[in-house]
Amino acid sequence: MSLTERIAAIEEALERATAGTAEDVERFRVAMLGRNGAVTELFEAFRTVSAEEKRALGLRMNLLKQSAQGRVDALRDAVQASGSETSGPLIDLSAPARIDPFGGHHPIPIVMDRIVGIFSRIGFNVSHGPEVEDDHHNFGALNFPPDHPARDMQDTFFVDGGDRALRTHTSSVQVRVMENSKPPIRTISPGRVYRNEAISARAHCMFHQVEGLYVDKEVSFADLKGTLDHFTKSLFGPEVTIRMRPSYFPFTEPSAEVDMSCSICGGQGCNICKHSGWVEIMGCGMVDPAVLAICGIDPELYSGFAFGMGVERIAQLLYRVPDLRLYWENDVRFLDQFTGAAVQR
Ligand code: 2NL
Repeated sequence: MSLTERIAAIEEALERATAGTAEDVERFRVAMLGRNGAVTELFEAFRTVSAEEKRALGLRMNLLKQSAQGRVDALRDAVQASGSETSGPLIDLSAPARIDPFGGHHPIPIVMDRIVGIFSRIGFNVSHGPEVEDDHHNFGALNFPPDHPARDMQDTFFVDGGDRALRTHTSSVQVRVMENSKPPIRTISPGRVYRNEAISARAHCMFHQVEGLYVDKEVSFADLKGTLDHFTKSLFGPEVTIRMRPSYFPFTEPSAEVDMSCSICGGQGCNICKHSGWVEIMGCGMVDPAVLAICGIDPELYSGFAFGMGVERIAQLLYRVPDLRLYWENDVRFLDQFTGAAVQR
């Protein structure tokens, strides 16, 4: 075979070369550029040819060597690029997707926001106020006599050497609303409240309240009952009914406790309602005229109703929570059960 024929044969071999694996590439490199490779041997033969032939073929020889090296590099790149998919995969594309766990809302804000939402939709605005209160807003304006037991160290957390206290109810927020605005007033006050109590299955020193207040001309006890009946049916279902029992609060007259027909047993009697068919859900009453007067509202012109409920208690009835301590233990087995429960507004 002449030198020209050998060059043409190698050019054709370079053209046809393929490689599936790194070993194929290496075998091809040795066959071309190795010590006994076709290109190397061609250069051995080239040394012995005449000066004219060297001049004629020198450039083509050099180009051939370059393209042999280029071909080896290109095959190696191709094998490496496909290698991650065909052999020794770094990621398992068939593995199920890893989904981050969904966060959830705590049952107390879920229920608090539902309560607030029901009143918002019938025209109540939402009011907030400080958790550290003075005596006037927490007790005085609400008609608590100076010797009332709630004012005792035993029941209330005092701060600032006794000048202020952690609010014991969110009525203090509504006192501020009455002092700062004119009727008609329709406001709902959700928030944390504090009582100096030993922690048990039924009580905690911190809990949540939603209180409501409606002040206008000719607001009646019938308005109060209709509003609370609408609220209770909205939250627990249209089949529940309410009843009112006479009670006493310093800030309302008359006052009542509100019972709901037991939503667990439908009023038939069960453990939750202690076989009475009724469960207590809140307290309410007509705002005492003395309270209106202290807050700058003329009790001769205006009347009002008010109510207050404990959110932990409402959530306990909605979700059948057996022990109030579960709310603050942050046990994920408890909290996970509320995953996906949307907060409604
Ligand atoms: C309960 C009872 C109640 C009120 C709260 C109120 C607020 C103002 C004036 C008069 Cl500014 N009353 N709020 C009235 C009656 C009952 O709460 O058992 N709460 C958990």
